Amino acid sequence: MTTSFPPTFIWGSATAAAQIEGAAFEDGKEASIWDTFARAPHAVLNGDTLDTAVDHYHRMPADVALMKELGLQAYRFSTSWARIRPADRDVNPVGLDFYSRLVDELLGADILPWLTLYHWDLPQAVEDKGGWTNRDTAYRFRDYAEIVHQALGDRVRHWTTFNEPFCSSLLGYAAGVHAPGRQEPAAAIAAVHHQHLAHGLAVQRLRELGAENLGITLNLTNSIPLDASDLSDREAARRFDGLQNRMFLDPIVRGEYPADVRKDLAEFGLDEVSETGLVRPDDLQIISQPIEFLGVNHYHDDVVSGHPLDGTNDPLFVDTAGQPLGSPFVGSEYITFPLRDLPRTAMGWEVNPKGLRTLLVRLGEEYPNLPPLYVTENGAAYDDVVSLDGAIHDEQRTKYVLDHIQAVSDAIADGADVRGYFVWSLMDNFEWALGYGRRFGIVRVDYQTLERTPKDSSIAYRAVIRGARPRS
Ligand code: IFM
Repeated sequence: MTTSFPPTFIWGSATAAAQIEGAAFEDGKEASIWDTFARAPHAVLNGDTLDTAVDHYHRMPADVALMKELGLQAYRFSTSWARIRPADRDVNPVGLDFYSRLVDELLGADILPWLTLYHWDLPQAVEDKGGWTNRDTAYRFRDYAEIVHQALGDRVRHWTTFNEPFCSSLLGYAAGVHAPGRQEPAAAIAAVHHQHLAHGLAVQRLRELGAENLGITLNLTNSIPLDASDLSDREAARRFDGLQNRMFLDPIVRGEYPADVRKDLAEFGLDEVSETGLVRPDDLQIISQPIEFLGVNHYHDDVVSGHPLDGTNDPLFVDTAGQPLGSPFVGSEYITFPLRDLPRTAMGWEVNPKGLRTLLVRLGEEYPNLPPLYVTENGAAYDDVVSLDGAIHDEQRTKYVLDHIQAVSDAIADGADVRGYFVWSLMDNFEWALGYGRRFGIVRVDYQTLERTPKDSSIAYRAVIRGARPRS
């Protein structure tokens, strides 16, 4: 590799509370929407639940020791709203204490805590009051952000409001493939707007409380028309780009919803600003509060077509019994994703590191007011094999990670302001609707014994971190 990174570049790894903690009903924690969803028939592969996950809640000090061994400079984790304020009532001091101990353990290991407030696990009690379709949830989120800051703000410097709001709105409320499993397009658009509002309200409040490094993480992609000379492929790519990228970027960075998306979604009220409608007069100003960084999660590009694949128009998502689910692409059901002739991961996602370089450079060009970027997730699922010597020689994942790090370096050389990279994920974990059926970790977890074994990719990643100049 011929990479070059600024001296302050941050190297880390990421996880999320629901995917690793377990202890789903312990020490005062109550159900999140994912605890409920995992119990719904055919929602999650093999009926897997988050009850134990990889037991990080009980193994946290050893997991932090492992991070230190791997040379991580930063650890991106999320706090669980349902652990901190179960049922949206009183604060649960035991839940808060877990994160306080985690932060202390990280700082003791010289690892920067990067905290995300929302990685999809809404308290079920809040969903029961309408969840993200209810405007009030944005204000409840602001209160929760304040509670977390009061407990950890003396030690945590990097605060991310949301992780991939695309997923927690459109996948959860329109496709129904994620919790809360609703298939209601209007609810999904309301969820988009209310999550944006929650982001803005939390940024305002955290700033008042003294937080200085605030951001949000979006899952962004390059939307490439299959045939650029074909009108329906171009139109499908425009709509997909609008719904996946611009509907999230533009309100936050530019303070407006994109005109074409507003037009496409006019029936859901995104085009009107009124005292009683979805978008209220001050909302966009609140949503576009200045932030210090934008987290970019990127795994693959998307080639998009407006034509059915092979003469069929199969649903994008089915449940584990094969029954069709809704489409996340509200008002755009005809979008399809043809396959290019590229290698694929166990998720079926194409491997094309150049896409990451293109995306990072393009973002800076298309959004002149963009804050500095951090790649807050990038990584790959493969079907790992444990060798006779007990090691996991995960060559494909190693190559994926190294090639994408090269792409980040190339993007920086092209002018992109990228300040850090977090591999997804520290260890194998609960991959949402796919349960424990996909492994993204650079550390293997044996789901019988819960034993952790660093894979070859983690050793290669440690070498990259050591080879880069130490942060100042
Ligand atoms: O596991 C997820 C993570 O929670 C959010 N970003 C994508 C990852 C892989 O699917």
